[in-house]
Amino acid sequence: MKLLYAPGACSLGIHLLLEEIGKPYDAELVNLREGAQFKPEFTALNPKSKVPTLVRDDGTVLTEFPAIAFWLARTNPGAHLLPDDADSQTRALEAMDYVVSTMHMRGFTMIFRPDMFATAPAETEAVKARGLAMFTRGLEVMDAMLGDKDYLLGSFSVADAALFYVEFWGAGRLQLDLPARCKAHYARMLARPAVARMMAAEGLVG
Ligand SMILES: N[C@@H](CCC(=O)N[C@@H](CS)C(=O)NCC(=O)O)C(=O)O
Repeated sequence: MKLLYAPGACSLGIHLLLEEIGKPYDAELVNLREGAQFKPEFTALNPKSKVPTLVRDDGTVLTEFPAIAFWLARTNPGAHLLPDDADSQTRALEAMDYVVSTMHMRGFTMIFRPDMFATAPAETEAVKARGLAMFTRGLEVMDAMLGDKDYLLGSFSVADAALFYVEFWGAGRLQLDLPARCKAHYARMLARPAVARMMAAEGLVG
């Protein structure tokens, strides 16, 4: 199995899940800044030009964070990355979809790629402000979902890997003061040995 990732990108959530699983895997750095995701070698694997991209042992490829996380959890039951009951599994998918499609693809992207949304340069600052509002609102929503629990579903699951990457962006790139329960969750995640291994491998500081 091989993970195609970029340091500090959303793929870090999948990277930490592979560390949690603890089986051997390869990790290949994709230099997004240099446009490696648009090169034929990459698009032959993933025509969407995105990380995370997971190449499985049979050569087939999985894309999209929630799908990769769900497959890793289902095929590695011993790692306990997803509770067994349908309700909890649905809640995990619900949380991952919100993190990826709203907080990341909408909020965060509007902040860092306003050109993808603004139709004129004069709109740029308004797009960034709207993105920041969406991202911070997302943190509040996740803070409420955490409630008094240590992890989103009670015990650690794939949903926490998704929340972790937006907490990492919020605390790091955006220099936000995370809401209290997210802040505690972020610290709890950083203390997990698998997360520490992923951070070291990607050269990141929490
Ligand atoms: N919906 C995708 C989003 C993946 C995504 O946007 N990845 C970013 C890095 S965080 C990327 O590869 N960007 C490269 C580009 O857009 O050129 C998922 O869930 O995996």
